[in-house]
Amino acid sequence: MDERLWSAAAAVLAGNDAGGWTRAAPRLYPHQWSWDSAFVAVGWAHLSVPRALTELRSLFAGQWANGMVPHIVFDPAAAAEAYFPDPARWGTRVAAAAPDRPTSGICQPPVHALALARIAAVADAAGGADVERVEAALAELYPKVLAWHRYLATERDPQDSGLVSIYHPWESGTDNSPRFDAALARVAVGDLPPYRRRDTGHVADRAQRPSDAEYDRYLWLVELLRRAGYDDGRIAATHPFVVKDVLFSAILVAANDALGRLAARIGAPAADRALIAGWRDRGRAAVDARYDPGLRLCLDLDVRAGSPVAVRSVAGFAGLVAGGDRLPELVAELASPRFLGDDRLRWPVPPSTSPADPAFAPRTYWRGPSWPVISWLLWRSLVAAGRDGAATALRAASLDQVGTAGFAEYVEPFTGEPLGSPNQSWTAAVTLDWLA
Ligand code: 2M8
Repeated sequence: MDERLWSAAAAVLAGNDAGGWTRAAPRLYPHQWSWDSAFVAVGWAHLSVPRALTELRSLFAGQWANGMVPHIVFDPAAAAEAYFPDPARWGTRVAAAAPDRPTSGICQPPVHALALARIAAVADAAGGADVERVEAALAELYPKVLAWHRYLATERDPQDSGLVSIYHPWESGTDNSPRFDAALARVAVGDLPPYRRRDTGHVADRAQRPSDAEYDRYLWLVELLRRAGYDDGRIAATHPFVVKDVLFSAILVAANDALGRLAARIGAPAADRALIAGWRDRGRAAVDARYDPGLRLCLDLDVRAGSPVAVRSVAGFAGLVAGGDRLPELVAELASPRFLGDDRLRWPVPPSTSPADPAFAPRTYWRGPSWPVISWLLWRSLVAAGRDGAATALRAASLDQVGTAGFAEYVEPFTGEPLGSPNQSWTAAVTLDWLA
């Protein structure tokens, strides 16, 4: 165990702890982000199981009446200019289902059940009072997570396809990935109220962040969602950006698998368990069906264009995350020169976009840099698939990376230069889990 790295990672979480919830990053992201907080809870579990459970409780306090867990639960005490778009710009008070607290009006991948299962495993291994705390938290959180998954399986999949529709690149969590270039290019920006970006002031070079043209479209999509009253029926019918996101859908499969085990643990009704298993199996088959034998990756579906999105990105490993039948092909592709086998890589960890993709940009956010949190997701999927050799190698390379680059938001894949925000909470959190 690397004690120095452990203490440094713990110090990052402590530094970003806002008291019951954790800032995603000290300055760039001063609020609670949905999928960040799930990863962060996994990290907290190794320091304090009660604190890990509090993280998830805080997030779910922002859950909407329709089950949606918003992608940001805002700190009401933060200055309005701390982050943009702010609560006023989201205007979620127009939505019937919005809670009585400031949140955004979109969601992010549902890592939460995975986090709960991991926290429960950590508590079980330690024994004692933490096990009772987990039982109490499960009684409270299980119905909320079930409502969240139900929202995704119904409102976000009116076609009953097993795949989740996203209405904004921010919902994918991989914002400016080239996966969204074509769908975003078709979005015609209308009478967009003026705005000022706050993100670019927090990075060394604004080229590490999405472009202004992308931001205009991001804000225009927010405007359209707000004008639609955040009503899923209206949005599904009229919104110009609708993508069946394979990685989001695959995370939901893994999360349903975890939720099914938690349901069994607490003795949830058989009907719940059958429902969850049904969502899992339908989602797994749907993700497998997105496998493209030419690219050897799973591809998103651009619903408005009616076509697959032929981009080589980490999202293509959705079938590995979902644990489906394409595992052998995807594990081989992950090791190929298009991903981990590219000998220019400083560490064999997955770049967000393959260097073999024409859109690859090694310093620009989700267009090339490697993200430790994504390495963790693939590592966990390899472990779940029984691919111990590949999992061990990915963990070792990832620990080398964070040991050298620190807890950066993302990393230049060839040089190892830390990019984006320093002291990013989820990077520290996954480091704790790797070390534990
Ligand atoms: C990034 O996204 C936010 C918008 O949600 C931003 O760029 O301002 C993404 O990396 C996202 O996946 C992450 O949850 C968020 C906070 O770390 O930052």
